[in-house]
This record gives sequence, C-alpha cells and structure tokens, in this order.
Amino acid sequence: MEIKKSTLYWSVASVAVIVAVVMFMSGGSATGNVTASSGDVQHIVIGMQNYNYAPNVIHVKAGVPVSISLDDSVGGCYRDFMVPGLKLRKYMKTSGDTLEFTLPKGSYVFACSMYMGQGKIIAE
Ligand SMILES: [Cu+2]
Repeated sequence: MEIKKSTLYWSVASVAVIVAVVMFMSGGSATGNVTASSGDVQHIVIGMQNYNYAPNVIHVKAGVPVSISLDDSVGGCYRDFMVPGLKLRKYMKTSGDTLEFTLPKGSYVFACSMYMGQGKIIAE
C-alpha cells in the first residue's frame, strides 16, 4: 500500500514537473496541451493563476480518454470542477483525484461550480 501510494505521488510529481517545463518553454502561456500520456489516456494537470484555471485552453485528441486532475495550487470551490456540456461534476479533494471522460470532436467549457474559474477543452 505504501509503495503504491508513493508511486502515485511520484507520477503526480512527474506530471507537475512536465507541466512546469512545458509552461516555461511556451513563455508562461495559459494555453495547454496534453502534458503526458500513459497508455491511451491523456493526462492533464490543471493549476491556478490569476484567479483562473491554468492552463485554461486545453487541446486533446478526440476519442482518446482524458484524465484531469487539479494540483495543490487550486483551492476552494475551484476544486468543484464541472464540464457542463457533458453533465460532469466532481469535487476533486486532492491532487490525486481525477475526472475521466472521452470527447467527440468539439469545444467544451469547463468551470468551477460557481463559474468563477472557466476554460475550455478543444478535442480535435
Ligand atoms: Cu468558484
């Protein structure tokens, strides 16, 4: 159990490092792409910047499962994450919680439960 837990933390940490590197290389832009993929899942870690989600424009591949998690910079109701067009809502208590879904081509708004934080996922 301990080993599994630390493995999970390491994977989350690695993804966070990749996100940081990608954001650094893209000049701190809030536009994001898939930051890591294991198997057929597109993992996306969302943080917080200027009272909004960052990245807040995310490009994914249509038809391939997406897994979203919120890092520790995300607080309060921003952790109550919704994709209204898919009728999805999940309170992601920790950075280990994920929301998983697969998208047909299109653009999907995501937001906190009060629409203070908003962004979109573009499936191509
Ligand atoms: Cu909110």
